[in-house]
Amino acid sequence: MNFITRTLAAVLTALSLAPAGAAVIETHSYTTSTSDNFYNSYVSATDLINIGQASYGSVSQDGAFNGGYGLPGPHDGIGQNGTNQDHTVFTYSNVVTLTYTLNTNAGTGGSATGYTITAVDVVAGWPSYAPYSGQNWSVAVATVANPTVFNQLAVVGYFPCGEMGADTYGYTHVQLTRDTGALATGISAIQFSLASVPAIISEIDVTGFATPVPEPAALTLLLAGLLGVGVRSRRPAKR
Ligand SMILES: [Ca+2]
Ligand SMILES: [Ca+2]
Repeated sequence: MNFITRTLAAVLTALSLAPAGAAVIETHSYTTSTSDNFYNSYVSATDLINIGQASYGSVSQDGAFNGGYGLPGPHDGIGQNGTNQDHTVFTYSNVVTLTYTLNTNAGTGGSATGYTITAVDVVAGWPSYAPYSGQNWSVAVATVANPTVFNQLAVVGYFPCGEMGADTYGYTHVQLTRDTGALATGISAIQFSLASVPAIISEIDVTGFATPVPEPAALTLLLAGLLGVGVRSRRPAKR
């Protein structure tokens, strides 16, 4: 990323980052169905952090999932399928933090201006044990301008199927959106802290798009002016 690109990205991020504390709408749904794939139709394989997408850069993990579960389960684009653990993670006794770094390298198909995030979706549950459908997590984002500083977007606590010992099996789907506009923009990384409530998470989807490079009138005029200077400066040499 050259100097102009970096500077432009920083300016755009500063201009467009949503103000801290603005309302985030949480919409929830759940089912008492014991069908292990009830919410699989909600799982996306083309969201920003999904494996194989040009927008996805890398993921780092702090903390351990319960045995037998792990990456890439939460971002492999595949929902739960029976008791197959491969496509899920199991938060049981530790807080696990997952940090997804988005690809901001335009040379490899990334977006140098970062990404505009419009929604975050999480699907959780297990066909035979109610508490595993609970969702207890927070999400934070960092920008291209400040890639190591994470600002919290939302905290989710959703336990419709009851606590340990409950017998109402079910699945949950939590979606975060903002009532007006995107959740965040100019984003270079998104971080999920999954609390130690027992939960089996099928997928974490982050929906959005490359933050567009706007065409501010001032920039257009500046570029036109520079081109004009270049043209004029060459003309005398041709005579
Ligand atoms: Ca996905
Ligand atoms: Ca999955």
